[in-house]
Amino acid sequence: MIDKKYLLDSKQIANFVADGYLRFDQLVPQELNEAVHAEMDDHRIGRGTAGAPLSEVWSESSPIGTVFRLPEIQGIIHSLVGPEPLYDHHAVHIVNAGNEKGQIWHADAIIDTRLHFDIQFFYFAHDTPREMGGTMILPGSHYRRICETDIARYQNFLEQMPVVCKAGTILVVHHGIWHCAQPNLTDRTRYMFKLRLNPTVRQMCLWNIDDIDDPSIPGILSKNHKWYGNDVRLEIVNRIKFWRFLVGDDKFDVGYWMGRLENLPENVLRAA
Ligand SMILES: O=C(O)CCC(=O)C(=O)O
Ligand SMILES: [Fe+2]
Repeated sequence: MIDKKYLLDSKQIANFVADGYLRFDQLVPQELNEAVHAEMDDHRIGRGTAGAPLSEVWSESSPIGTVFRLPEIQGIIHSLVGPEPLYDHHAVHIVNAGNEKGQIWHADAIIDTRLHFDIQFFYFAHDTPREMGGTMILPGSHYRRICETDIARYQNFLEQMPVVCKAGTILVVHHGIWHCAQPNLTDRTRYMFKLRLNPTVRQMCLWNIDDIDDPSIPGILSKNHKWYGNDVRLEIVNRIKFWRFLVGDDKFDVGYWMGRLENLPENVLRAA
């Protein structure tokens, strides 16, 4: 059983709902970062079987197995996809030294349009300054279920975020997030370790819900990332629907956003 102190809180989950990601800077200790870096250099990280329990994929003695057993990371996993998630796949994403081309904007494998969601960890085991790229992500893009590279014609978005970070930084993203690798203008190989996990339980109140009624939550859910212009209204509705799913409350609203849609003027008046 996981210690409650490692679980995410409701404000963090609300930020995940609004932004489609959570960021944890320098979460993994440096010794482990270096060990994983060496594993990636030597192509030593074994591939798991898709659909296997994550806990069975890497041994406790392997550096990458140790990273995903850290209590802080177990807490993130538990809070978003539950206690025994399945390994979907992983990838050691490489941008070679001196690669001046960025990747096209895309989302990974959007075939599941349910409210149920997978998470993807983006783990940066070494320092990633801007000249090395840092995966670019677009906060708030995860409800736009584009098919892979539908968005490839776009170059830059207002409020896009390059993950420029220190070693040991972890991002956990909703599987719908738009992202792309960036050029690497340094003389060193850039690695980003990605791991996708599937839930095995209904994703409802899996985090620490002590602050579930926190008054800041409606404001977090109403955030404006600007790149979608006036469509922020659509995004607020998307977030309310997702929050309802996550907390199991089909009456939750922010202001009157869902109330408008649930008003049923087709109800015929009965004679008094
Ligand atoms: O290398 C990166 O930063 C991202 C790579 C990626 O998203 C992909 O190849 O699907
Ligand atoms: Fe990708």
